[in-house]
Amino acid sequence: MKKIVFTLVAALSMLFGNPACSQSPAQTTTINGYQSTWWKEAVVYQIYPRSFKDSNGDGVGDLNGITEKLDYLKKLGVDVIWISPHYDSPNADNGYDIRDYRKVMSEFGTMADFDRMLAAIKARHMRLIVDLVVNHSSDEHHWFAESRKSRDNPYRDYCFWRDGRPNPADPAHPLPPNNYPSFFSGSAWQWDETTHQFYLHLFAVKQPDLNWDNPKVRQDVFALMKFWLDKGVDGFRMDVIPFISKRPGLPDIPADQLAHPDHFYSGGPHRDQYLQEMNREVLSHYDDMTVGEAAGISLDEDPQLVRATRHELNMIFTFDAVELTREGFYGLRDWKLPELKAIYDNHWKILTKEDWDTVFLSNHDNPRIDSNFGDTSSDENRVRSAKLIETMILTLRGTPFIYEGDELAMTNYPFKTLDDFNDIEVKNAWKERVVTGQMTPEEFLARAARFGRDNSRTPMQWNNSPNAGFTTPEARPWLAVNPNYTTINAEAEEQDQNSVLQYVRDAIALHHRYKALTYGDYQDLDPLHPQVYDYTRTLAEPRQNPERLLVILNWNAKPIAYTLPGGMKAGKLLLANVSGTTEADTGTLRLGAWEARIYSF
Ligand code: ISL
Ligand code: CA
Repeated sequence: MKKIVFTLVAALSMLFGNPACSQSPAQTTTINGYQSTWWKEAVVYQIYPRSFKDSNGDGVGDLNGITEKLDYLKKLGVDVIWISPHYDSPNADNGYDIRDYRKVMSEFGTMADFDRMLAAIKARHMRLIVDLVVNHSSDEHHWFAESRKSRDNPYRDYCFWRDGRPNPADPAHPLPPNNYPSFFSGSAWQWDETTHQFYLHLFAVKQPDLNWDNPKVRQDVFALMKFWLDKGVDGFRMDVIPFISKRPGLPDIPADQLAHPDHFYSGGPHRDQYLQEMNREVLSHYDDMTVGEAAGISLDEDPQLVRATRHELNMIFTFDAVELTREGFYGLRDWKLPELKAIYDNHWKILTKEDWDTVFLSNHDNPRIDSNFGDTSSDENRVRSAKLIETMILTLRGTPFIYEGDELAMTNYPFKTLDDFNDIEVKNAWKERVVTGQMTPEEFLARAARFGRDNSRTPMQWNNSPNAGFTTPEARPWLAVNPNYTTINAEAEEQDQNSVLQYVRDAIALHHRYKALTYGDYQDLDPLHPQVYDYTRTLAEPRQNPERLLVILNWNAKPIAYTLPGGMKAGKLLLANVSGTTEADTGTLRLGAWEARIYSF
């Protein structure tokens, strides 16, 4: 019976030219030279659980809150949900410091709540990936607690312990073993009185790095991965995964690389070997997806991380695009549109049919997408530019990632004082820069308000009731709600036919309707044009019904009459972010402020 059904499906798919008839790996087909898989076709939505929805009025988002909102996500059209860490944690870095990898953070609920959430996600035919944070743990994890006890503790080698260097000026206080800086200010080494040695923490003092050169560490990590996969999660987003292999002997970082240590930290000699081992022992046994946060990695140098034949990761996040707007410490960079195009053109050039990419311009570590890349100078421009950016994210080659609130065009928070912030990155940087007199408080606050990570962590704006429907009106949210919730919120956008929310739904539906947006070829039509980004996504197969899509983005508030290169004509209009647009079948387009259109030609 099974065989007959399968043959029937195969025959039908030949007839109707839909080769992607199945999602399981055993029955994959090839489209335009790409092996088709569910995670290539998926739209991913990132949830920061602390800020998504509070179900019990304690001011902290939780798993039951996520479960309450699954119909909202289903209606949006997303396929995969990625949740930032949900594990037991003392929250020095909001869960990126894990105390127990097999326990749910008490503020977020219980394991029963997790199981209910996962079942509800699956019941809606969506999938869940969880955050795997295993470059480091919390200092309250029992591995580190043991490791710190004595130099001969069996867990000593789970972390990096080193003697200090002699300090002639103050012999009682040795200097750190090397010059590694921490991403959260100061040295990456912390002196520990118990055993009179330093331990390594590339992030906060409470985030000791795990020693992946110790096979026991790798086995323990693989076991906890299996624990979650066996529960039914569909894969992992892997936090700073290239940092797991350290340079032998932990040598100093060359002086000229100190300003960007991530590049140095990501280049350890065993990185690929450990990932391949992880793949062999764990990932290859499941139908899962993996996306590595590839801090310090550029595709030019390291395309092998995502090369299917190497069996490491499915996809990585590289930071070339999302960091285009900044330089130095939270500093604004005067970026130009051709630079952004060049990044995506370059990805297209480098990656082969064996590789896969991600497309994203936001997450929980970056400013709000529209405040960072769009135009929030007026409400009209905010709405248009947000729609334009989402159009781009959903039509470039790679799996698109949408961060919670992007679909509403939520914006940066009007931070005024240090007390408005919660993030350890900001708090530590203040000590390092302002307390020492390097930077004025005003300068610091202006920079942190523009780029601080808390911008994206303010609560989701569900409606216009006090606290935006994130929590009860009486509760005190863990981070203040953006005051613009009275107009920017999901309920209001649900009522408004021209809202960003409705548009993103349409754009996601279009992404699913046209396989060319997943597997099609990409061509940038006008790489050097300073204002318009236009490109095609084309799929020659199935031959009787080829898909040829044209995306045109006026990345500016200035209207423009734009003539398509090479005598090309825009064909049939499929989607436009300005209502009333009818222009079609023409070679010259009159594009309004931040206008985005998708044609089939
Ligand atoms: O190296 C960087 C950029 O190239 C850093 O921005 C780095 O990628 C980033 O700080 C790492 O972020 C991740 O790990 C941190 C955590 O605070 C972040 O929230 C997480 O996304 C430590 O776990
Ligand atoms: Ca709660």
